[in-house]
Amino acid sequence: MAQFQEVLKQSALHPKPAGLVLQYGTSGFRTNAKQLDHIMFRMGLLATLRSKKTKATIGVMVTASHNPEEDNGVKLIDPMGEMVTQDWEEHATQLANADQEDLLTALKNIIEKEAINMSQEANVFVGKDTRSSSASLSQAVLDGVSALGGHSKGKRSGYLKDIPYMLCNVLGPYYGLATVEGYYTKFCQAFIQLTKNTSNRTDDQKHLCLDGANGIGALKVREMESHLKKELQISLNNDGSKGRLNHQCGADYVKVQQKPPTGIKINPGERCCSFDGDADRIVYYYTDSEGTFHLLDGDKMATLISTFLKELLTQAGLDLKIAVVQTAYANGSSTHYLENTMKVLVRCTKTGVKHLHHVAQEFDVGVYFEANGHGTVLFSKAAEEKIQQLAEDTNVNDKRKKAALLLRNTINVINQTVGDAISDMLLIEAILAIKGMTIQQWDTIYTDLPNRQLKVKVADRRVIDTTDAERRAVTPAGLQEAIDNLVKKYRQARSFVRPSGTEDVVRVYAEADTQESADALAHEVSLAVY
Ligand code: 16G
Ligand code: ZN
Repeated sequence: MAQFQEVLKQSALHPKPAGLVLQYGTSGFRTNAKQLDHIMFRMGLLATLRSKKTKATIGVMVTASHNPEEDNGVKLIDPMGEMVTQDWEEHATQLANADQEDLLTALKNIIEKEAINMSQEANVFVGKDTRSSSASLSQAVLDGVSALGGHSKGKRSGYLKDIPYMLCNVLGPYYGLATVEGYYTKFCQAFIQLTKNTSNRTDDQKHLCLDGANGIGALKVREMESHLKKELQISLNNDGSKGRLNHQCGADYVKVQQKPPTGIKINPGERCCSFDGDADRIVYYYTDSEGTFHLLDGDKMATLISTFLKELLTQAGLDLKIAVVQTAYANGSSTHYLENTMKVLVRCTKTGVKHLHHVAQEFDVGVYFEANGHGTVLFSKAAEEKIQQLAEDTNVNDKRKKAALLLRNTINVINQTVGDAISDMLLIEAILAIKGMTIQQWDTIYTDLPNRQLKVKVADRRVIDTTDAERRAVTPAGLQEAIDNLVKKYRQARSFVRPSGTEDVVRVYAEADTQESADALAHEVSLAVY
């Protein structure tokens, strides 16, 4: 077929380096940008097939999130903004690793296995972050799409040149608003509605210091600012005009280093937050009058948000089931507070947004956050309908009505398709405004247990297999027993190990009653991993 001839011809321009093997992991393909050209072309092919199969638009994001500037990556996004299924992750790996001369065979295998009708039209939506390699790599994706006769959506001959991948997040439920303008209008209007009668809010609280990690989120916040009508005044640092992406800044740096981004002057008590490079993670922080740094991570956000929602549901008299979904990395204090003080159901699942998203879908209201700041809130259709009905009901008392209206606007400020730092920021800012709460007051809701994360390089990280949402190691034999014995030596201690899904390392996590104990435990457990 002529189509396949074109694939052959084009693929010669995007050759695969001999011997290179890459795996489609938690975050798609991610490695040094120099190794990714053929991968991008092939993901353009695969996205076209996926679009033919689903008869819907598929998103391709060219980004390596919080990784350094020299890396890049790619992941496919299904029509409702979700990650592609396990089967298609396997197709991606096979297609990526096929030798140049076997590419057509690998492609035809997928077509056959998935029974794809090749005459079906295909649409692919390509987005990219601000890395210097992203322009040519996203062009390689587009070459793949056009080689199989797919259409790529966007401007300038179908190329979304300066619209971030973030927009793929609004491909699904907000399809009608899938323009940057639509995105700003929707979220900012909801924010303004939420904060409009907040008598407790001081002018000070309208000010936020933001570290944009020199990434795409910074550019978008600049564009969005006017829509906020001064209801939120953002002083934007690391806006991409000078510094390097994620370099000594960004959510990952702040979380892992437990310190503010380099070069930003923070006044004591000032509320600050950092995005990561592709703006799907956010963490908050401040320094106190003694100069001590305080981090408010994904767990603190999940706690604030779920508490706020639970209170509103109670006030509205709505019997909806709310749960918080966490991973093994969630600080023990957060889980304890949620279960015992807030009496909220908590579920633990494997690392990776798709796992959390999946569990959150089981509830009327599912709040999910990874400790690293990646998360959002999901509302079931039934829950949204009940809230909507109550908000429109003219026969309910003022208190219930007010709560229902707040809930409705809260839904509108949330990007339910996937964690989105901008939407999460607006949600947190709105809650703090409504509650008249300072960042220090939010921080004292519970006190984090001291913790330490380490990474260990081993010959083959796959020898470690885990169970119980990664909290226990099943293999190699004896490892879990060794960890259990070490944990027993410390108070309020917990530790686990798991192979990373994005780097060739084993990750070690430990927490205990003091920082010294957490450090010592993490160190001892990492020795047991060797
Ligand atoms: C990816 C995941 C993130 C997870 C991280 C864990 C998505 C979109 N991103 O960045 O959620 O926390 O991997 O990395 O799923 P690790 O396996 O190397 O610890
Ligand atoms: Zn990210």
